[in-house]
Amino acid sequence: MGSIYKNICNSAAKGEKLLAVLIDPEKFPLENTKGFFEKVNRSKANFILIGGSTVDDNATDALVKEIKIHTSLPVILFPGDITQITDRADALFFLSLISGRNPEYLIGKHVQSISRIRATSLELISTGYILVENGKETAVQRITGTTPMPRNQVQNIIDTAKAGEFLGMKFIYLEAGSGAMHPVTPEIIRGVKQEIKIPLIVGGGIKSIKQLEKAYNSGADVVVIGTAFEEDEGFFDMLTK
Ligand code: 1GP
Repeated sequence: MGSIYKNICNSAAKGEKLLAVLIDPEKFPLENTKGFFEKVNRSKANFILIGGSTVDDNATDALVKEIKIHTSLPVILFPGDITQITDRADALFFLSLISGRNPEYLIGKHVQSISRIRATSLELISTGYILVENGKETAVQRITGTTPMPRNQVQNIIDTAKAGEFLGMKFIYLEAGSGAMHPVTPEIIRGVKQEIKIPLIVGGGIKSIKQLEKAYNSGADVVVIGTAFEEDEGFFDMLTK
């Protein structure tokens, strides 16, 4: 069992809430890394996620290399594509888009990625990725050609998460999509959390302390925030240790 997976499970078992900062290599200027990470390192952030839907080849590798100079926090790949796999990171969320019915994102890309993954020592963490409708179209929806699950179909979302757990996935990630209009609702988070025994990650559209607390109080073990930090690094000051 890998150490990042174990640490997240241990925190979740103790009810300790974790915060992940998501950085999209496409939107993040490399020269900002030092200043950005001075704030990250002072904040409650527990780990860094790196990923995006449309990232150029090698941009992820260059960014992780730079990030590793400025922080000791674990770096986990959250790849939108195979080209975003780099051995410089510590772990990789091996995502299967279980809310969708596009075989490429359920298993196809995974098969294609193996020769690349084999050449790394990344810790792989199998993650059931569930896209929930948020009020507007998101990049994940566009690129994967899948339909997000309607917010009012709570039982269907819960059943999807449970199916992911039964398939042996280590985490469930409830995703509203980057820059979502509405984050995943407390009702959905609560319902999924009550049903599964594995850690629950929630992200998409969380931009305030109130929304963050709401996600934690509803049962999220890990909350992922990207856009709010991208738009205003001052948000880190409200999240100091
Ligand atoms: C997207 O869940 C993440 O994959 C984070 O979303 O950018 O809206 O914080 P935001």
